Parts: sequence; C-alpha cells; structure tokens
Amino acid sequence: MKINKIEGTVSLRRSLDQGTEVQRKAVLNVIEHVKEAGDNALFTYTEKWDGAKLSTLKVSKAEIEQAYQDISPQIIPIIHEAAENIRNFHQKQVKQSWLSTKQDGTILGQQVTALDAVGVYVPGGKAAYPSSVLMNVIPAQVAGVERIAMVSPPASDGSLPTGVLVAADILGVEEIYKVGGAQAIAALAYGTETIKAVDKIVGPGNIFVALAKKEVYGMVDIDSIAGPSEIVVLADDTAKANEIAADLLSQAEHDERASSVLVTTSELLAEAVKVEVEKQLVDLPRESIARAALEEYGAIYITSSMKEALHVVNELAPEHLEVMTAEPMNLLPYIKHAGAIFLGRYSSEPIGDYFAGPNHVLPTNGTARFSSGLSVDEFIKKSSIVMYSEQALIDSVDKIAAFARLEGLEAHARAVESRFK
Ligand code: HSO
Ligand code: ZN
Repeated sequence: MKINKIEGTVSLRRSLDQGTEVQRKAVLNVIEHVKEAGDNALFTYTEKWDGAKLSTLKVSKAEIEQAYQDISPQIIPIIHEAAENIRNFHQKQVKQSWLSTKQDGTILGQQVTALDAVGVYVPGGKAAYPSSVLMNVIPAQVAGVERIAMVSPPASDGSLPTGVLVAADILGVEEIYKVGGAQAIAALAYGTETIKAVDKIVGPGNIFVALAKKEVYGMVDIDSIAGPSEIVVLADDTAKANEIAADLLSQAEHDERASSVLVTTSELLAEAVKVEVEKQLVDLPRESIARAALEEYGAIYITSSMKEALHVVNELAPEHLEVMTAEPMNLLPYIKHAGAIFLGRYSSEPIGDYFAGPNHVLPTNGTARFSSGLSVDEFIKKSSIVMYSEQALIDSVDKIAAFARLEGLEAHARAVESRFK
C-alpha cells in the first residue's frame, strides 16, 4: 500500500460503470422480449446465459429440503441468531402513523403503509451472499411487506446456492425464482405467467442488472445502485497494526475495485500497517483480488492532527468507517459522512456484515454525503391525511380561493366555496 502525507483533497470516488451503448441496447431488447413472451423469454435467456435448461422457474420444496441436507448443520442456528439481531435493529426503525388535532378541530396526519410486493435480486457466483438475503429481506418484512419475490441466476445444473436457499427459507420467503440478469428485473417489473409484478426491486447485481433496474425505474421503485465495498480506518498510535491490516483486507477481498484506506496521525503505525498487510496477504485465499484492490484503490494517509484526519474521513464519506483511537466515542460528533461507523477495536467491520444488526447495504462511492443504508424506510410510504372542520374551512376558504385565482384555477376556488353556497 502506498503511504501518503495528506496534501490537498482526497476522494474515494471511482468512476461508476454506466455500461456501454451496446449493453444498454441489449438490456432494452431483453426487457421488451420479456414483456412480450413472459416465461418463455425467461427460459430462453436462462438457457442462453446461465446454461441452464429449466422446465420451472420456481424453487420447489424438495430443492429447499435438499439445501438443508447439503448445508453444514452448525451454520443454521447462527443464521437464525443473525436474523434475529438484524430484525431487532430494524424494528427500531419502524415509523408510526400520526394524527394531530388542531384547536379548530382539524385533524392532520400521516398514515404509514408498507409496499405490497418487493423483489429481491440475489447475484450469482461468488457474490451470492446469504447475509445479503437477510439484509434485503428483513427490513421489508419488518416494514410489513406482504409479498417478497426473490430471483437469482441458477448455475448450469439449474441449482441455486445452498446458503442462499437456506437463508431465504429461514426468513420464510416463499417465492424464489431461478432467473437472473436483466430478464429477472424485467419479470419483476412487468410480470410474467409465473412471476407476478412487484412494486420495488432491491439488491445488487452486475452491469446488466443495474442497467435494467435503471430502465424499469418509474414503473417500479429501485434501491440505489451499489458500488464496490469500502473501508476507512481512522487510527491513532494506540491502535494495533495487525488488527487494522486484517480489517482493511476484509473489504479488499470482496472485489478488485474495493477500496481500503487507513487515515492515521501516526507515522509509525502507517509503516507497521503497510508491513502487516503484506504479511497477511500471503496466505489469503482471495489474495489476488485483495492485492489488486489494494494496489489500485488502497491508501494510507498520514495527517498532522486528528482534526485533519477527521476532515479527510468526512471528505471520503466511506461506506464503512472504523474508529480505532484512544477514545473513539469522543470523535463521533465530528463524523459527518459515513454509511456505518464502527467504534473501538472490538468493532471489526465484518461484525456489521453479518451479525450486529445494522444493514450491510450501505452508500458507496462518497454517496454517504447524502444517503443512508438500506432500512425499513425504503419499504414504506406515507399518505398524508386531512380532515378539516367546518370552522377551519370558514376561516380559510377566502384565502384558498384567492390562491386558486392567483393561479387562474377558478374551479379550485369554486370547489372550496361550494360548501357555503
Ligand atoms: N461488506 C459488504 C457486505 C458483505 N460482506 C456481505 C460479506 N458479505 C458490503 O459492503
Ligand atoms: Zn464485507
């Protein structure tokens, strides 16, 4: 990793993959085809791109049972416990409806309702994380979403990853479909014979999935488009180099484009972390991914004061921030931009990926400046409520009518006046 003394500004922003014109056209074609041909189009694309010749899309009870046979039994209570922690955390995010009565008898308020149906995309291959099944499904369930449809591209033998199936079943997800890519997004947005349309699609995916989500946005809602993982560690000379290195590597192993950064006031620590990272890389199963990420997007920044270090952190606005300083809690008020904040040496980032309870779907690429991680909020909407009293309308009818006439909308004015004619 390169060690830099801070000069000027720093940024985590990597160019977002916007896809090529060819990819966008391909995605548009797929969407059109799915709209026209429904399930048949899904079967065709699944055979073409996933190499799986399927006769049904929906995962069967037998397949779920088989997944339980194949998974190591020790992991099942762990998934249950993680799910419970995640559920408890998200329960605290639930917003209540409210009604407020004014002196004149008018009632105003907001009624909170859940979306009816949500689609969860689970990527295939190496990024098919059972933990992400928990993180996407649980907030929707806590919000009160009644129907959750999960989609994921099958392997060429037509199977879905064991861990994904078990995690989904533990949560009680009843609809799991073996379809991925843009065709899965199109199916969720427009519906087919087998997959009924949903109202919102969440979950990460490859460029085709991202482009398809952008394309169907408006028909349905979508979550934000997730970028590669990021971690920034803020440390002073009380922190341990081996622990920092381990945490930096934890996110570097996700993706060649992941970003792991140390910001520290200690030159000695900077040197020690650099050495430790090399040492720990050597026997990492995903060494080549982590190494590539660190080379391109890893950095160690040395600042002359903690104040300056905090400034750098806020400028980076990382997805994950670890604070490994003598008194981490004291720094919390100075941290403005970070998707998730982990305080102290016992709060290693993977705790948040799997177990503590907060969501691991978090803003990347500096978007923590203006956005938050996935939460119950993403699965609800609020209807405003108005119940005017007679007295309230008597008091305001002329003002409302005047406002309507300012806009040249006579029928609006007459509507409110009609009550007193
Ligand atoms: N750190 C990832 C989430 C994840 N980690 C899933 C392990 N599994 C999100 O940035
Ligand atoms: Zn992770």
